[in-house]
Amino acid sequence: MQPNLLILGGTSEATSLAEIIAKQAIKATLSYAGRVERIAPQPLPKRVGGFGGSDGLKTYLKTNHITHVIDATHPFAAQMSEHAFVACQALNIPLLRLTRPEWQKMPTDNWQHVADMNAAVSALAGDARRVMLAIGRMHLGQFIQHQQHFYLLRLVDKPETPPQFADYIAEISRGPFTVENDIALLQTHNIDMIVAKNAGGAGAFAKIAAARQLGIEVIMIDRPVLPKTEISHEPQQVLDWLKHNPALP
Ligand code: 3Y8
Ligand code: NAP
Repeated sequence: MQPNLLILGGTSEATSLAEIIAKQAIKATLSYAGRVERIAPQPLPKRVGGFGGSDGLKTYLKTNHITHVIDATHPFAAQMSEHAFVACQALNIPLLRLTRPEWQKMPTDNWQHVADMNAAVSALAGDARRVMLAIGRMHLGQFIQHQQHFYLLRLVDKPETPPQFADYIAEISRGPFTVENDIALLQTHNIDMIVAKNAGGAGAFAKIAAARQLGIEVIMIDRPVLPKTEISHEPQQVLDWLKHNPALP
């Protein structure tokens, strides 16, 4: 039976994999939640929107005769990864998580590791700082309680309603970002603290490299724990994985 892949996307690795799969003319669909207005152009057919929980995903997998699932979602997309694990286990469909290693603190880095978003909020309880919140849009509301800071917000889309911060600037920009631009951004706004997820990969790393060069403090949010499944860090390795996991008749 010919493979028919579902790739859960939304990351640079998913984009790299899509190019590899398209070149091999393997049947595949690239899936997005539909979180932002514009999705990067892709060489594979796309589907956009939730599946309706793990049951909805199971129905999708069966209806579309999916033979393999590659979970190439962001390391913080924990719910999607959980649903993929549950659905693939129930249907005995091979699942591979394509992810990227965590960023590692260098001796000269000024990082404070925190366990999750709530702990990052608590870390901002002190005196007024100039903070870059480089965590996107979905969790901004949790920081509203700390009005003492100036905030530099980096968002993919222009917010529909103004964020409820007393003193902020919104930078509307989607990655991947460059170190040069992030250094300029941090210096322009005289930023002295960055809140970031330990996303790994290159697409969001620019601010971390910029903070390293400028000696800026980073509140680094550790990744959520994801279900144990086979993992690869290299899009190219997915082809070998497919060979070792042939599509069942
Ligand atoms: C919808 C559409 C590619 C994918 C590119 C990567 C890199 C650029 C860096 C900062 C950090 C952040 C955010 C970020 C990056 C890549 C990747 C990555 C971080 C797009 C995309 C979708 C999303 C969703 C969006 C979240 C938000 C997070 C912004 C596409 C552009 C902060 C994560 O407004 C919203 O609702 C935004 C939601 C989830 C986190 C949040 O809580 O707000 N990503 N980002 C995907 C979907 O609908 O399924 O893929 O084209 C994709 C990318 N964003 O092909 O090159 O691989 O990580 N995305 C973080 O790391 O903290 C920005 O500003 O420094
Ligand atoms: P999440 O919290 O793990 O998932 C919430 C719900 O969104 C899921 O249960 C599912 O809805 C839907 N969903 C998530 N990813 C999907 C996908 N690729 N295709 C179809 N439905 C999807 O996810 P998230 O953190 O909001 O991330 C959403 C998307 O943004 C993902 O594609 C992720 O790769 C991308 N992204 C996220 C981050 C981040 O910081 N979280 C960063 C960069 C990119 P149903 O339950 O209805 O199926």
